[in-house]
Amino acid sequence: MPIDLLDTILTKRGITGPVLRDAFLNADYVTHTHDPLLLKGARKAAERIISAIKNGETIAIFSDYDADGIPGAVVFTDFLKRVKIANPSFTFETLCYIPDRHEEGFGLSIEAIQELKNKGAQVIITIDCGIADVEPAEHAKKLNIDLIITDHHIPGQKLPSAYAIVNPKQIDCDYPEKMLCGSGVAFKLIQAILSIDRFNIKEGQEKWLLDMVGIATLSDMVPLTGENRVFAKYGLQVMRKSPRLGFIRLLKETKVMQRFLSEDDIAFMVTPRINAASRMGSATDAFRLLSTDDEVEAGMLTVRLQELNDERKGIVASITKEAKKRLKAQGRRVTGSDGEKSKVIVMGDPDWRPSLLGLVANALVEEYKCPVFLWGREGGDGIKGSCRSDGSVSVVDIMQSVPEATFIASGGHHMSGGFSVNFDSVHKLHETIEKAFETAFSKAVPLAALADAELSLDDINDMTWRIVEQCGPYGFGNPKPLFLFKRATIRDARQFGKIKNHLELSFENARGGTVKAIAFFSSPDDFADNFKTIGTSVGTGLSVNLLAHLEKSYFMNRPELRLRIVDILPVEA
Ligand SMILES: [Mn+2]
Repeated sequence: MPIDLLDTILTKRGITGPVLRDAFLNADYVTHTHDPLLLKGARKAAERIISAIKNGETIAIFSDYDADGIPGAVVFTDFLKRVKIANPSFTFETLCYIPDRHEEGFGLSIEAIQELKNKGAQVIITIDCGIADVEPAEHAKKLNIDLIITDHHIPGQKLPSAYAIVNPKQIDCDYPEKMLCGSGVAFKLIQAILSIDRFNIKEGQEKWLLDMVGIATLSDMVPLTGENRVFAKYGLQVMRKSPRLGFIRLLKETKVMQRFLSEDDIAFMVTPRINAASRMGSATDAFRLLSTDDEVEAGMLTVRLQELNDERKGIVASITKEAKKRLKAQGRRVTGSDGEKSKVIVMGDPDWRPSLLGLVANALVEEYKCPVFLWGREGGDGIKGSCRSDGSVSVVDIMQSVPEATFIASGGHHMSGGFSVNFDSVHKLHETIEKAFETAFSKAVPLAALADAELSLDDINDMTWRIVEQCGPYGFGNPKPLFLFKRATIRDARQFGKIKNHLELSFENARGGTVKAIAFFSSPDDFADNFKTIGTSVGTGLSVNLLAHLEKSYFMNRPELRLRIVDILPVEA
């Protein structure tokens, strides 16, 4: 092991010097979160909400329908519920409104404001949306509703004339953390309220809301650095103990062990099901699942979200099938069948839902072993797309190698990203990205060079795991450490899973122990050429260079350290 593995990982991430190191390693709720009143508009918004609470007004929460907005709505309605429990004489009412993704689209609308007015709303608080809604804000004003916008999207030229706007991305907002997600901003407003009036709520009680802020932070692709790191870390801690009936039920149903819950469980099990609600059915189902106090409702909604998620999987499968059909018609061959490396896949259809394309791209990358760019369109939104890399080139590098003004917006990291384009430039997109791919490919750094450290198989132990754990949670802005194991000798290889579509390799370390390495949806064919040949004659003692992440599996309640294969490379002569 490198003399100081922790130091190596931190340095690789640019975390140097005692202050940065301390903030990263000991990310702490008290020390490493900022004063909420530094957020522009927070004091004004907090004071208005406090008076609404005390005067018995009707407060409406209007949130976005995704896995940032929904937990944010839960955070705020939960908070108001707690205020009421702690102050039984208070008479304020709470409403919650989450628009329909397909019927109403993103953000506030005049109709929604009208409906909330009809139900008696005097204050509307938006979560994860609203910063672009100039006209609806005008309408709220006309109706004498005090609109408080909390958002994290980049403000446009013209701001809505709301009662208050809380958004760290406002140019004249001095708040130090600009990259909060929508739920994060909503939580900061709650902190602001509590810093002025605690409403008999015990010091620190609000930390119980961080399970929802954590889900949103992990789901919304915000960098897990700075204050977001605190929210993700504490969020996971609260999630592991969360008493929410629906959340507990959902975890049970998806076979995730709550007390060992990881950021991967959120990414693969929780976020897709929350998002399935608005994509395939109603966002309110997810909101109710996360906020219900009723055991029966928790059970019913879990089943509902499972069904919607299955439906979503069905649509992903049919788009994948359609894409493969088109690729076949273009004469594109699956890599591995002839050893020929494909270049880049660019494809789209106005009928494809952008929100599902990341999953389709994943499936295509698996099969074609090349970067994949897919676009689609949804509702009134423009053209949006997702991209995934096979690891050969960073999709961010590809997107940065296109002529300026190709994308309206683009972002992501090495392996995955997203973009939006004008309808006019979508026709040339294929050609443009192909050229960009050539440029990026010629400059691409081999994956092995990106490894955080070189380890030996003897280093797979609890000490190394503790270091890896210490640097988590991982995600956007803080990728999992990638380790290179040189000249690792394969003792055994097998396919596992119901339809034997996963690969498990066993390696032997110097002490005669076994180290397992797995890759889901893979076979020996998927990796470098010389490895492919062992496909049938496994256990031949082939020596390879292995690139992998270290992870802890709790399968069957047995904690086990194992490697997650990223790539298998030939040993250089
Ligand atoms: Mn958001």
